[in-house]
Amino acid sequence: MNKGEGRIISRFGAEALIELPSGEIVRATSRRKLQDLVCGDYVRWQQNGSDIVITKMLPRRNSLTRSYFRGTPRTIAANIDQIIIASAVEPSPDWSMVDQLFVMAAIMEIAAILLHHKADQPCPDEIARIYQDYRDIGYTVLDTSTRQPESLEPLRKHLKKKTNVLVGQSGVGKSSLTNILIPKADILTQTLSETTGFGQHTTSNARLYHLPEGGELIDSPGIRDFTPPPIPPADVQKGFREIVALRVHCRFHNCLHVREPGCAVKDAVDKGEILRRRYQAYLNLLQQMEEVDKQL
Ligand SMILES: Nc1nc2c(ncn2[C@@H]2O[C@H](COP(=O)(O)OP(=O)(O)OP(=O)(O)O)[C@@H](O)[C@H]2O)c(=O)[nH]1
Ligand SMILES: [Mg+2]
Ligand SMILES: [Zn+2]
Repeated sequence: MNKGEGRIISRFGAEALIELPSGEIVRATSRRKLQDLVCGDYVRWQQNGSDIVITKMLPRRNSLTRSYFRGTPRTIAANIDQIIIASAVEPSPDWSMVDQLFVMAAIMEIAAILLHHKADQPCPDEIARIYQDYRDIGYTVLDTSTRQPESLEPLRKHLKKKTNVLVGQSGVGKSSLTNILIPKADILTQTLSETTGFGQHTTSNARLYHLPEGGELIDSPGIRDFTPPPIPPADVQKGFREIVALRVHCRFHNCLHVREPGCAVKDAVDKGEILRRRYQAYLNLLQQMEEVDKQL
């Protein structure tokens, strides 16, 4: 960062916390047209009397956006290297969200790992099976628990020297994890209410923290349903590793693995070498993106 620049640490309304090149964190206001500044953005600012005013957003390397079609698009964070998909036995995992976040990472050409968090809790066989399915496909899945400090060591290694964004359903333990990984974070975490699954300390704003090992961790508010931004239909398959591995064997180089003859992907589904659940997730997302494509 150069003098007069900064990075957004947190954003609330017209105000933001920015980190200056010196490491100092200051409050700043932003010009009205800079509505979509998010955690991780680099900005230029000016001193205006005693105020610091953000005047410009510097170009983004990438951004993670959700709820693109339902309502206004919401960007979660910008300029990130890795998506940490947090999930747990409780609240019950939303596998479709997991699949879509893996797709987003592939489209953004960044890494992603899946956390089976709260690993201290008993894991029903059908859930353990699905975590193993992701490992078998080639994804990194880490068992973590805030109650078992040694379980966090592999995660620390994966986070090191990268800008990581922690995303997932509300109540999976993102802020609890952040509290342990960032000794000074000291954030309130929610208490899972037994009846509703929602507590009062649910995170409402994303916030970027520096990891003691180097790199950053962005804790983000829980997401209920994730809908990715428009993706060219032919690119949807990039988000499914098991399809990427077989597509070269399809008869047609532009095969979308739906109804085409000589399709190696469909053959693999029939033989049980590709999971039907994942193939269906691919078809659903493909169909969604084809509809978007027609509207654009
Ligand atoms: N058993 C167990 N409980 C955990 C663990 N980590 C977090 N929890 C509990 O899970 C609940 C939710 O934790 P939070 O950290 O607030 O969850 P969050 O993902 O930040 O939730 P939002 O901010 O709403 O998105 C709290 O009651 C935590 O004590 C863990 O490793 N094991
Ligand atoms: Mg939280
Ligand atoms: Zn095919």
